[in-house]
Amino acid sequence: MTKSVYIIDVESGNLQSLSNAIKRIGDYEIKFIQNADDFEKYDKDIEKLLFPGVGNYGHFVKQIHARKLTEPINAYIKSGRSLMGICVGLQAFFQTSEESPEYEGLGYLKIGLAKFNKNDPAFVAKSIKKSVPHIGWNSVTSIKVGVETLIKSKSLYSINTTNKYYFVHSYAAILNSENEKTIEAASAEGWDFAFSRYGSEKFIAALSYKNFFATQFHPEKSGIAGLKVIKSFLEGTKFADVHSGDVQTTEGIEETLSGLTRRIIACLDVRTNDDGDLVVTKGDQYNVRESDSSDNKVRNLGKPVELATRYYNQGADEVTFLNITSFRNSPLKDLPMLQVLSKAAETIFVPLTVGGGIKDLSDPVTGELVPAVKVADLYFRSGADKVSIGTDAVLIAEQYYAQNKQKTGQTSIETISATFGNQAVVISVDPKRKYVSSPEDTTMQTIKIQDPSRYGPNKEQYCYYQVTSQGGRKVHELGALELCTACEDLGAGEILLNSIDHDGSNKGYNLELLTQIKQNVSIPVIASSGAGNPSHFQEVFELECGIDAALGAGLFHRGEFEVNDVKRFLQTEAKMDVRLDDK
Ligand code: 1PR
Repeated sequence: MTKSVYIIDVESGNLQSLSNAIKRIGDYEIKFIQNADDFEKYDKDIEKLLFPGVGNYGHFVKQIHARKLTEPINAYIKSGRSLMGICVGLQAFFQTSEESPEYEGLGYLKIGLAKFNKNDPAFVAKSIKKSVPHIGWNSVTSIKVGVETLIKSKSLYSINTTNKYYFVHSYAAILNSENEKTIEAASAEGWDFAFSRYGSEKFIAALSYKNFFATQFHPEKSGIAGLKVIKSFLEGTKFADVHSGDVQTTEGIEETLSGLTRRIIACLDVRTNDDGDLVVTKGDQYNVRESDSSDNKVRNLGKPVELATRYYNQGADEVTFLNITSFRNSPLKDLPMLQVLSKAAETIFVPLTVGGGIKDLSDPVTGELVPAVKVADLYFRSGADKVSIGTDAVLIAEQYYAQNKQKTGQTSIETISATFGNQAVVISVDPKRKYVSSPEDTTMQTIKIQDPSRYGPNKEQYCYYQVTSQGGRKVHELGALELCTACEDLGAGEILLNSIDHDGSNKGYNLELLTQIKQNVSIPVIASSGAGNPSHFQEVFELECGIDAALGAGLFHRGEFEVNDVKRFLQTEAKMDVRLDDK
């Protein structure tokens, strides 16, 4: 018999994925609750209520109060029925957050949320920048009273110490002496806690008390291990025995400085081919046309949803779709791309990023201005977790420098991050090496080339990376470093760093470029372009600057390696920590 599951919808983030995850688990019908009236209408029928949220704490809490949901939620919990909070839906139950001190949470635990410390001593000691937000796959441990024995032998709603879960947040209930006292007192009253570590900071990853359960991570984005957590909640199995399928090798495996695993992303460049079909393609140095065919056709490597699902099943930690020609075709007209996304979100339970044409647009029918934040919203509603901005970021950064680094609050980067959180905004950078004889020849920060065999054609010993827009077609007088620092200042949450010189080359990542950028920003940097075999992933993760994630395209499309081949190589050969999903 179909059962109903209720989701509180305060228009915060990607609810589509949560609905899809629930439907994947069983025969459930989803009903959304947007305000007190909806709550009243459904109240007597609700037995399982989910409370998800991403983005800004203040925005979220304000919405709950404005929609008069506080009282019904409190009364619901008091009545003994089950509720599960996710991410900001966990945070809302604490007292306050540094993120928005003016807003009070629901105050179930007298804990204040704080921002992760970019200057974490563990990182400073190694001269590495700690990235904030905390994005990626982390373990859930049991470092505090009471929980240790519990979570080792039994799992809290299927959460256990051997699986990895997907986190994305900048603020957390970080343990300090005051919070620890609160946790100890709560434990004595019957609360259960699970914890994670980000660098040297430990924070609450999940908690439960009677019928109330919440996770800081996103179970709907945590692969099969995450679906099991939702299933346990829906079926009410609070303490299930840990089963052998959950156990993964940890012997001899590194403990990363951050606590996060080595994140592997599969990327699909998507465009309409000459026959008008949306296909996955892949270029060499951004040229996606077949050089060996007389008609010079766009290289067609397969169907986007099919390939993306394959990579998810192969163990990809994230999937990225880049609509590489949407600077030409408005994404508002590009309904197939939205369909690709919503189809992909039905079967893929790891984060999805979409890029291409995210900027202010005019409606193709009415001619009215559609702000970038609306365009992004369309993608989020179709199942995206992050949007990636390329061309518009370059124009924004140029304007930022022209106006002496003044922020307008109106750009796509600022408006999307203010509404959906900075973790939702990725900047895709398309740089190309430019040689110069001396650092004085440019206003951009240059790199001294170490290896003489890599000097420029006129023996230039310096270079910088000049950014391009429109998929490499237009070159700008702006360096990749200058672009990235401007975007970070404007509120971007992550950098996807391509390299036109290395794209499709299979010769490995552009280590010099990656090092320059990573050493100068405090948001996560994803290495992209050039991966040809698993050892290239090892090489990039071994960089001292601490690259956060590595992306591959061609090697997966050509079927030379599966995603899990890369992960198993990293695990067995390099003893690196990777996520291998549950069965
Ligand atoms: O500018 O905001 O409309 O976004 C367009 C997006 O499309 C940008 O993110 C831009 O990087 C991307 N793009 C545009 N043209 C191309 C092209 O290839 N002709 N693809 C393109 C960029 C680079 C990577 C690629 C890696 C790994 N693709 O995504 O997947 O280089 O490849 P490899 O592992 O095979 O070496 P906007």
